[in-house]
Parts: sequence; C-alpha cells; structure tokens
Amino acid sequence: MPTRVPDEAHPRPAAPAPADDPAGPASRPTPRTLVVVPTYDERDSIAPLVEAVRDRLPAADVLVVDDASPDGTGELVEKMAETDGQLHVLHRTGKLGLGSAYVAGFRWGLERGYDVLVEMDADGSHPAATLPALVGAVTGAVTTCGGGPGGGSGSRSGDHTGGRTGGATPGLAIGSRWVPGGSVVDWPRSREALSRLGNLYVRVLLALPVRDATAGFRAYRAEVLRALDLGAVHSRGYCFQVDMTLRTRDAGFGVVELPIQFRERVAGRSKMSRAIVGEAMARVTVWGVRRLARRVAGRAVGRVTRRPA
Ligand SMILES: Nc1nc2c(ncn2[C@@H]2O[C@H](COP(=O)(O)OP(=O)(O)OP(=O)(O)O)[C@@H](O)[C@H]2O)c(=O)[nH]1
Ligand SMILES: [Mg+2]
Repeated sequence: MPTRVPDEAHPRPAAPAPADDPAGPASRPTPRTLVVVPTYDERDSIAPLVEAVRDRLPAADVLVVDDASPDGTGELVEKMAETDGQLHVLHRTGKLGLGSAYVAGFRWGLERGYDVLVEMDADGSHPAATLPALVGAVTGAVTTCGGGPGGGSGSRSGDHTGGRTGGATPGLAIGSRWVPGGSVVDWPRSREALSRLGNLYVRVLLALPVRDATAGFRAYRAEVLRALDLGAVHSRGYCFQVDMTLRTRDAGFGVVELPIQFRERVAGRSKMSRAIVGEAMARVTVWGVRRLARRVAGRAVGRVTRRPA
C-alpha cells in the first residue's frame, strides 16, 4: 500500500465514479491522481491545458515541471497556483530535458503518495477526454479490452496481459496514435512518417509489442514507478518514453494502448530537434544490439549445458 500524505490545506472534491463502473461509486476508492506536465515556453498553452484536465479529472492534481522557461511559464503557473490548491509547480534551473523533468515529477508524486501518475504535454496535442480511460485502465475501473470513455477500445500489447501483480490490470496505459481508432490531425506527412518509422524500428529491434512506444500521453500505476530504478534512466528526449515502456515490460507489468486523436499544437513552438531524434536512434540501436547479444549468449550457454558429460 502506498504511504498516503493527504494535503490537508487543499481538500479535493470527490471524483465521480467512471460511468461504466458496474460496481458503483461506493465500492471503488478514488485513486489519487497526479497529472505531470513538463513545460518549456508554454505560456499560451498551459492555462487551457489545466482547465481541460479539470474538466475531465476534477479530483486530480496537476504538477507542472518547468525548466526556467524564458517566456515566464513558470511564473504564470506559480500565480495560477495561488488560487488553485490542486495545481503545483516544480521549478528547475534550466532546460534539462523531458526525461529528467518526468523523473523529477514522478519522484515528487511518489513522495506524496499518489496512486496514479499521468504524463501529458502542455501543448494541447493530447486529448483530455481520454484521461479518465487512461486512469481507469491502470486502476481496473475501466475494462480496456471492451472499451472505455473517451478512449474507445483498448489494445493490449503482446502477451503482457496480466503483469506481476497477478491480476489483469495493466501497470501502464498509453494514449496511442497508431492502434486502430487512433489518428493524428494537422501533422505534416514528414512528422507522421518519422513517428511511424521510429515506432516500427523500436517494435522490431526491441521485440516490444507496442504500436506507439514514443507516445507521451500515458498513465502509470504508482507501484510500477516504485518498482523501476528511476535513477538509472538517462534518456532525455522521445526515447525516454521507449526506455520507460521497456523497463515497465521488463519489470513484468502489463501495457495497454488506448486509441487517441493527437492534434498538432496550436500555440508555441515544438522542441523536437535532430538531436532528440539522434538520441532516440542511437539508444534504441544500442538496446537492440545488447538484446541480440544476450540472446546469442543465451543460446550458446544452452548448447554447452546440453552437451553430454
Ligand atoms: N521541463 C521541460 N519540458 C520540456 C522540455 N522539452 C520539452 N518540454 C515539454 O514537453 C512537452 C512536449 O514537448 P513538445 O515541444 O510538444 O515536443 P513534442 O510533443 O515531442 O513534439 P511536437 O509534436 O513537435 O510538439 C511540452 O509540454 C514541452 O513544453 C524540457 O527540456 N524541459
Ligand atoms: Mg508536442
């Protein structure tokens, strides 16, 4: 059981039970949910994003992890938090990368006993309507195989149906562009091709049966993040998402993908760069080669041990 540290100063309203919860509201405790939003120059996007999260997950807290945005995003969120007890901000000293922003946000949330930690971009690309389904998927409140509110039907990834907790509830739910029912809106062909090809490379090289391993819209059960060695995660950009998906799978937790409609940002500037793509390519290739080397070594050991004495 997680250690719960109730925030006495900011009591939260009770969240409604999911509409498709057959057990009813009384039987299911509301999971304490933290939506972690990394920001770098997102001044025009952050307020609508917080509002959209509130609409869909009224009981959730939001943690903005800001890297000293030159446009004053951090100060703006600080101001908003003065009148919003469910909004928190973690200021960092400079642009230290998406991966370490999430790790800092996860640590903040785990220390405070949240049950579910959600990743979401600030730029409005991720549909807030799918938040209840993502959270429901990792808490067992929404049966992902049969569909869920805002998320359509879920797609389980490969054979990771149960996970090490023994039940059928996945530890990680991904809002996926590339499962049936998922889509992208207003994305240039080149971005779509890059994402599709990148995910194909990941899937084949790492034997990771996930269609959208680079997706940054996801929910983790806290238990999963506690089980992983977050200090060992050094990926900075997109490959942080692949890294975390691999670690979740390798730790024995189930992964599920729910279809989303991903929209191109309408304000601000993308932080995607060649360096981020290069880092992902390099790290995924190294992980893939290591995996192949382990398999070859495993076969060789198998041959030696089978040899008659
Ligand atoms: N704290 C922090 N946040 C970052 C950093 N880099 C990007 N972000 C945030 O991470 C989220 C995703 O970044 P985007 O620029 O939207 O990149 P993307 O979604 O991968 O790419 P696009 O599809 O082009 O938007 C946004 O909320 C950014 O503000 C960083 O170094 N530090
Ligand atoms: Mg974006």
